[in-house]
Amino acid sequence: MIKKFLFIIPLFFITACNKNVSNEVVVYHNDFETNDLSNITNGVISTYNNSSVLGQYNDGNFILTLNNLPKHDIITITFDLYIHDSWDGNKKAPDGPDIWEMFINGDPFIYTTFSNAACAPGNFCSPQSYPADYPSNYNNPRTGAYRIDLPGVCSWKDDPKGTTLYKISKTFKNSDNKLVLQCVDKLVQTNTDDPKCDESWSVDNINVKAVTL
Ligand SMILES: [Ca+2]
Ligand SMILES: [Ca+2]
Repeated sequence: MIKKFLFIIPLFFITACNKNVSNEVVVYHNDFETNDLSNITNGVISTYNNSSVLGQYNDGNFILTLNNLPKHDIITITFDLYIHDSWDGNKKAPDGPDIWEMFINGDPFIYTTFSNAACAPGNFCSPQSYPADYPSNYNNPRTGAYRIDLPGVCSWKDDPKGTTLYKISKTFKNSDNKLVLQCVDKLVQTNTDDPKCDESWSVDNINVKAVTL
């Protein structure tokens, strides 16, 4: 009985302290439904699956720049990443590698490949690097996905599993009053006249949270 009592008291104090010293502020949120592209360079909006999204991109990038952030110690960035149509993962030319990168304040946070290849039993299906970095990782297509039951956009428009959704989330120490998020692809598909129709990506629901400890 005494042991149990001692265990409960410290837990109570730890919880109470955390609540008193931390503060969270959402400094940016965009679901793109109002076509708001302020703070975004290379922004383009389209409709996908009845939602406005940032994209689609192929051999492209966007940059989100946030100035005058409130004082903070930690930043958390989250967003939805849609991988559309026939991405080939780690494959070599002419199909790949199909690389996607995320930089924060110029530093690489993600450098990976995605694959939407179909994996019939007994058949080779092109591996992807995600959730690890390219090149020395071989994971099954769609590893780490949040949803795999979304329609394609162009070359796989009629495929009910033509798009894969990943939930990207990064938390890191940061106290700068400026934040720059850049997402870039280096998609490769040299044997088609319309690479963007072959494979592309888009982003939705970008959320940036500043946390003070
Ligand atoms: Ca949206
Ligand atoms: Ca490709």
